[in-house]
Amino acid sequence: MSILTVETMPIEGQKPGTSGLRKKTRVFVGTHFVENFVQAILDAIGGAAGKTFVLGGDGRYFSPQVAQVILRMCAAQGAKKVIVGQDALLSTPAASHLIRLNKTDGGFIMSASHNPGGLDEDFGLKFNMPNGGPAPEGVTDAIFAATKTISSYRILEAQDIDLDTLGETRLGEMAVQVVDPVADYADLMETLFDFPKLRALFAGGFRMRFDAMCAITGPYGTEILERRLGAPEGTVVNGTPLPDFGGMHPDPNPTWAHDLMDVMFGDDAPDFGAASDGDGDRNMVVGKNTYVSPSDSLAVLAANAHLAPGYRGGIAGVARSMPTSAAVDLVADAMGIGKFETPTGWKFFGNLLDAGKVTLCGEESFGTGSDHVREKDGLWAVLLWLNVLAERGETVAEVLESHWKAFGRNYYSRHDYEGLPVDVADGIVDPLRARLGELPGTTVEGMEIAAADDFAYTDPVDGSVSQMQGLRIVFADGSRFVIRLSGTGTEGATLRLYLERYVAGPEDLGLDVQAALAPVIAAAETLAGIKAASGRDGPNVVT
Ligand code: G16
Repeated sequence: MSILTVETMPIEGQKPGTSGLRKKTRVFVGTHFVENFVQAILDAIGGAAGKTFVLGGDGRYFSPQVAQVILRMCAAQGAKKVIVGQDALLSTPAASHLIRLNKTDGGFIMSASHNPGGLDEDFGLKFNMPNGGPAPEGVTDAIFAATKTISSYRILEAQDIDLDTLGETRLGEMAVQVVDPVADYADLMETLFDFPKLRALFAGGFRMRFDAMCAITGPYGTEILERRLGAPEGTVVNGTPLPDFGGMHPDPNPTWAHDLMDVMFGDDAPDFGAASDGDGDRNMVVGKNTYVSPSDSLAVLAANAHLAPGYRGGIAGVARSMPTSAAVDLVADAMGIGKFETPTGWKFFGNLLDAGKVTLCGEESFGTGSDHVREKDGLWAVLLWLNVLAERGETVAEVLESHWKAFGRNYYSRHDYEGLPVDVADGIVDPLRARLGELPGTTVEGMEIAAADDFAYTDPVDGSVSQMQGLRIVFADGSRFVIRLSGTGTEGATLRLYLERYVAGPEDLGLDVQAALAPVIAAAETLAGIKAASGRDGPNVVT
């Protein structure tokens, strides 16, 4: 087998976004596109020589081919070993766990997360660091810089290697170890949660529906919920990962997981419902006739984590992304633990977790996780909810109600305007940004503006600064809205409007969410003019 040095040229548009490089699959299949980006990663991390990596992904269309390219390039550049999930499958949290468990030098994750898969849909690739977490901005900037100067890449001339069979094989000088994608992750979950208690819960007739949306968590859900916890067969639906996710949009929110919502709000609904996304790091949890907003879910889990064995000693602190509601802050204040507000993107939690400043973190975008890995973790959140329900002996609705009674309720919603022309989206955000300085003290729709800024973050661990992370307008009564552009889309621009209003209670804890937020929605429209500028009647996704 010989090592080829292939001449290439920089390819436009290889700047990693909120979570790695995500593009239309047809862009990824272009000549040298994958190879250039992989070479840029290897260059940015100081080469592959002598290193061990993890490799896997959510199984979407084009993953098998990309896995072989990554293996050949790692082999050509002196890597010692790559640990690959069987059939190149690994959920994102499982990949994070394997990176940490095996003390590797990082890993490649092939996924565009919740975006649909297929030749005409989306593909993605990201690199995670030796701590198991997404590469921080310093590294993604270095990767992007390398994509702009690349002139060649090195790759082994070899046939595809078998990734179906468990065990160790060789590619040139490099070892390739094909592992069960589920086993180590499932073992980790057993150390965190009270599996005997959960087995007893299911044995007692507790009914659950877990919608894997034809994506990666199917095998994980089946192994953990049905095999290890004894939930009846059929608890996991859409449990076989498919390259195009069966045509589904594997994004666990009320819009895209509408089948689950219909069941949970229908007659004879199960006690608990949950869905996960393409790569298994997001989660949505639903009770009988009860939707749990991700921000509330984070707050409830922070307040109750001590009920699960893995967190019995308490939690050190919590972190949330800035657009996430402040519900978890109220829990942190009551518990006397640290709280942190970061920009959107799981990579910003890594330093806080590594430094032991926080144990739990989460985001409004259906992500929750803890220091057990360095990614958000969909099934972990589902299992923690199950553990809380089992310990408290309450329904999801009862848990939420008592939480709001104790802490008050942060009414919260996100309105997404997807697929806007980039100039239209900029035409909404830029003028508002320019006016931020003059807004405090003025009144809009009868509400006085107390503060307005473009969120900037200084990492408390390494001092790195991230600017322009979202426009936030805070009103005198504590309500607020935030506007930012998504960093994960692959077509046009997605504008996200985040809305929040706090009600201390005991009255008005059971309002309709959109009605409760109506004054904030009106103020946002008056200030930002989204409908007028976009020509849309309203958002196309509401969570
Ligand atoms: C990624 C990031 C999350 C972020 C989400 C949405 O999640 O890891 O931290 O909240 O995107 O980001 P944006 O608002 O920029 O689209 P995932 O599940 O897509 O990897």
